Amino acid sequence: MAILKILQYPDERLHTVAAPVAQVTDEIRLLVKDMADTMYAAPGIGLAATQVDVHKRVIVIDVSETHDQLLVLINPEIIASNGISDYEEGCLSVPGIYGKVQRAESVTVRAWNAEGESYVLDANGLLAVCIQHEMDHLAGKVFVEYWSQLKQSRMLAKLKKKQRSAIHV
Ligand code: QAP
Ligand code: CO
Repeated sequence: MAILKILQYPDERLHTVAAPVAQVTDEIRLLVKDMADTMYAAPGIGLAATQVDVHKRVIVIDVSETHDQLLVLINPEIIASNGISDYEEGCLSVPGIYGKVQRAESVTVRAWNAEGESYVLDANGLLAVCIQHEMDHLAGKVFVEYWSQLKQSRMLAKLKKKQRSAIHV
């Protein structure tokens, strides 16, 4: 079991665009396992490889209450989306900061699983929001970057204050 270090906003590396995975190798399977361990330990409901400074199109998600429904999305693509939702989101790279983002209410996504097999998933509610949030990470975008400049500068001040006080514990 390996817990990976999660990049903390505003780390510039969170703006890196991830590259497609050519083939699911042992290295990718180990990355998926370490990302799942890291997400469950946090605990969180979703983690993109970008957040652990690996710039490949790999996502792990588990929105179940029992934490036993791991979803692996390699090379995800949204092939359909419908409706509008504005869920309150959070992010392991922006701890303690929560806020709404407007996204599609439901999405159909095509991806590969950890065996490299292609599958199609229809998602709505929290799962649909989480897929869109994690796919944004792969494109180098963090949820707070949808907010107004004013809201972002207040959020940054709060984060800086938190990071300063964390040094003195
Ligand atoms: C993304 O986020 C997400 O601030 C996954 O102190 C979240 O797992 C998509 C977390 C909500 C849609 C809705 C955040 C843990 C976990 C924190 C997470 C914190 C500790 C966030
Ligand atoms: Co996030």
